[in-house]
Amino acid sequence: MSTETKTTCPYCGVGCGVIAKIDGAGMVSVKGDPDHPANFGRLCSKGSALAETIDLDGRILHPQVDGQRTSWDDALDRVASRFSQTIARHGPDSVAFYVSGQLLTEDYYVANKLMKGFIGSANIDTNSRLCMSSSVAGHKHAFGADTVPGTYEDIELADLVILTGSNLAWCHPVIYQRLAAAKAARPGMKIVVIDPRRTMTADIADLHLAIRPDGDVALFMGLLAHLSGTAAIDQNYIGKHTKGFAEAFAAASALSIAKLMELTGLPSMQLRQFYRLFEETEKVVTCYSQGVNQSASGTDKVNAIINCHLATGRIGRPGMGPFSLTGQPNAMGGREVGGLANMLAAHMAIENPEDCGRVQRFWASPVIARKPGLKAVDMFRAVADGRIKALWIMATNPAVSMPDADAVAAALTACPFVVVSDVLEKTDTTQYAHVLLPSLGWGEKDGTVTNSERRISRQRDFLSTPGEAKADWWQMAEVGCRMGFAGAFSFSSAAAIFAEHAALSAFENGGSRDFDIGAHAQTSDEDYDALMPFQWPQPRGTTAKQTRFFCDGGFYHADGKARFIAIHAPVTDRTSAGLPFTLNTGRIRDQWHTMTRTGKSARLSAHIAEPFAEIHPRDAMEMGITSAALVEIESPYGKAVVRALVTDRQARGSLFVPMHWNGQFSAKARIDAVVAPVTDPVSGQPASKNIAVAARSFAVSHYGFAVSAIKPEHPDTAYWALAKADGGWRIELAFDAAPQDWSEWCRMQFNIPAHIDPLGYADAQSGDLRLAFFDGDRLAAALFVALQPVAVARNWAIEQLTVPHSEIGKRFAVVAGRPGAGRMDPGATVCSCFSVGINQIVAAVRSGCHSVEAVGRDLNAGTNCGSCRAEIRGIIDGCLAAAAE
Ligand SMILES: Nc1nc2c(c(=O)[nH]1)N[C@H]1C(S)=C(S)[C@@H](COP(=O)(O)OP(=O)(O)OC[C@H]3O[C@@H](n4cnc5c(=O)[nH]c(N)nc54)[C@H](O)[C@@H]3O)O[C@H]1N2
Ligand SMILES: Nc1nc2c(c(=O)[nH]1)N[C@H]1C(S)=C(S)[C@@H](COP(=O)(O)OP(=O)(O)OC[C@H]3O[C@@H](n4cnc5c(=O)[nH]c(N)nc54)[C@H](O)[C@@H]3O)O[C@H]1N2
Ligand code: SF4
Ligand SMILES: [Mo]
Repeated sequence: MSTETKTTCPYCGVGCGVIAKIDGAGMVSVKGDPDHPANFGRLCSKGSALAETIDLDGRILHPQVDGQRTSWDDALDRVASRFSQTIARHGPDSVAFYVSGQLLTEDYYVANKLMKGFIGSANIDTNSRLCMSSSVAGHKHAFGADTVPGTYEDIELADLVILTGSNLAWCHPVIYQRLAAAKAARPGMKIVVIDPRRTMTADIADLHLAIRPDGDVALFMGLLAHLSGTAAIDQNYIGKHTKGFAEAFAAASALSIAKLMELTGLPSMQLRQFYRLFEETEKVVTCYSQGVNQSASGTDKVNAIINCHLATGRIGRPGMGPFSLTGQPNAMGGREVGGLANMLAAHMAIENPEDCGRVQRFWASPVIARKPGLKAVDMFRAVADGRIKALWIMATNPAVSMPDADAVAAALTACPFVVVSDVLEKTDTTQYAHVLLPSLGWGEKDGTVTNSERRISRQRDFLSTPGEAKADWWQMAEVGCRMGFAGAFSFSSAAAIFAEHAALSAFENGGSRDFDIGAHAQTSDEDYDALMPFQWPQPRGTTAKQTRFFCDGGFYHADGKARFIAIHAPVTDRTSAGLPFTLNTGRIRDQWHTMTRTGKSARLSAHIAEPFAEIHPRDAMEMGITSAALVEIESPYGKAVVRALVTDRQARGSLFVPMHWNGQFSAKARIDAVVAPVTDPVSGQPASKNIAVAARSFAVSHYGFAVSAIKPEHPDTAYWALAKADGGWRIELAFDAAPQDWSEWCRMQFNIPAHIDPLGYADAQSGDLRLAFFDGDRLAAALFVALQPVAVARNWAIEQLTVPHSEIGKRFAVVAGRPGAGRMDPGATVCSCFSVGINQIVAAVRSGCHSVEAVGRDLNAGTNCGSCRAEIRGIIDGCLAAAAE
């Protein structure tokens, strides 16, 4: 007997439908839902690996107070009484919630209702502040509401797709696959990628604009100025549906071509080519993500883009429009419930007294927040200086993901009362919790999420509840009841919360607000179980259909018109003495944020197993950094140490470091410790992509690589990075001085019992040293040390953890650190679905497979989720180019 459940992927904002299957033996497998309109059956590498990340390893299963297990009653009473006392003594603004775009809409709705309608403060903010708030601010400026006008289909229907500040191939892989398929079917379609780095996404671009960091405002101002002299301008649309064109045009045309070249760092030929392409193509979609939002000029970037779409009337029609790609699975749902400190519920405005009154009446609440609360960066400043005295963090890991992360950690240490709801017991943030609450995770919890194209889908539970874990909404609602608001928080189910949320969206709406899902206001538990994915709006009395906004105007400013925004190019001159580099941070293909879930999968960890900094070869040479050496990055806020990845994909003067590694996976790679807490003046979103830093070679005496059957906790050495591997862990190491006794060092780190003697080898001349510890015929741990970065074949060494070593010869092969005759090291994993390494792909290319399809036929690589196809193409191109030289 097996069961199948239709649910939604918990990772990115694409919001792919997933079918989870539990077979007769209780094994879980996942596949893409062919009927889901976001993915039509596709999944990326992270989605495909979901079944590998649902084990209970490291989960928190019972509530804890001060590190001791306690009952739910005790934990919840403490939270409620401490929040009530703090409010009574210091007022409602002395408490705060910091929540997440990974909460389900129902969780988020209850948290927002409790803080804004019953505590009476707007001190609820979310990690969406770090993610989508510049888009929200830009949308509200231009449209009068936070509306994403288009649908995914538009990206397929367009003749020109502009991807700016988006590494779509790695971060929204299923939209990337849909785009790549559309381009393959219609080769005339053009793709422009605007990104300072040459990313995997740039590989399918007809034009890659390697823009200067934060040159986007100038680039799109220049585009508006260019368009206004052309037939692309839609005077009719501008006249009927917008205001402020003349002012925006005047501001845009103030930039000379010389200034544009300086601000964007692009040659005039490329600027002209891009401007002409936009001018001549009616069906154009501009997709943007964190290279736009996470900037001190993020809101202006969004408006500079929207200005160009309004000026050409290219919005809300098939194949046309600005398109904000949302990051988290429920970034949109969070905005719908008003989870940001400057919003109210159901897309109503906190500054608007009528909206405040309306929400208060609907909730029948004693108070309502009437002014915006503190935005994330300011919220943690208020925690640090004691204005906020009680904080509840839910489904986010701010000690890793907030800028100036060491200061955030210090604020949490100083805060008198910290509550954390998480699925894991040990994270960089849970260590500061006075009360730690176990939450249900993906597959266990039940609710809805909204994806980038406004499509609401169900996440359904199909796993049993681990330990005493509880839904996040239940935790919030229980505390609400215990604070004396039982009437408003006695929800019987997620469905009841969803119905209330839908009813509020329709309450006194009558078309005045974009977000209206009144058709679902009567949803019963049974309806909710059967709910099919649908796009909003869906007002009462209507059925689900494909929806777009603003084709015929209908904006949400009082006069129904959109606003052009007159923008002034930011001053990019940054004279930061001694900080010559620009630090850019972001994502890699197979890790999700702070790695609490994807870090559990050996397959996903094999793609890139270590934190790194991309450095241009010339910069590396000037710093004396060779490939695979270590680099230290420093700002006035903090330091990080990561591996150097020398590549000409990176521009000179810039470094790119992934945001993922944290204190559980590496010694000193929390890159947000280095990131300055600089924010966009309107949205409050941190500028995580353009940080002034210094960089230098990190001196070490020895490099090491180890494999271990058990997980070493925080190895005792200057640098380490752990990654999950089949059968154990792989560990990259560096030492600032050799330990007194290498063998003893291994025993301590890898917990080797005294009765096991190492098999060893040391070469005094080269400085190479190898040690292997066998427990019976199993390898318990092996260490490889060298004076240079260790060259041992990683995947082969990892394999030794799972193969039996009864023959003594095999044991010596481990010490020798190389595969035996006839065995090839597969090399770093490229295709995580079929665990195919780079060396295998290179061998296939050499034997005549010269296309991605041919490699796929030979090795299966790239034939399942397709996330690695861009990399395979890069390897083929690289091999063929090398062969031609
Ligand atoms: N694999 C994976 N996928 C994810 C996530 C993940 O953790 N892992 N997280 C999800 C979330 S929450 C989010 S928000 C999205 C983010 O998705 P993306 O925004 O696509 O990802 P990032 O890597 O943060 O940044 C995108 C690109 O912006 C570029 N950039 C930097 N500065 C500038 C600039 O000034 N101008 C321009 N035009 N570009 C610039 C960077 O070089 C980078 O390649 O991804 C989602 N998907
Ligand atoms: N330098 C730099 N910093 C960045 C970014 C960047 O590009 N550069 N990007 C920013 C962006 S866009 C984002 S979205 C943030 C993301 O940053 P975070 O939100 O901090 O990252 P996550 O690792 O997703 O944290 C989610 C936490 O919730 C837990 N969790 C998982 N499921 C559940 C659940 O169902 N309930 C509860 N209660 N907990 C759960 C996880 O174990 C984890 O601890 O990072 C931001 N920070
Ligand atoms: S693209 Fe990948 S991570 Fe994003 S929702 Fe789909 S399967 Fe999940
Ligand atoms: Mo995000």
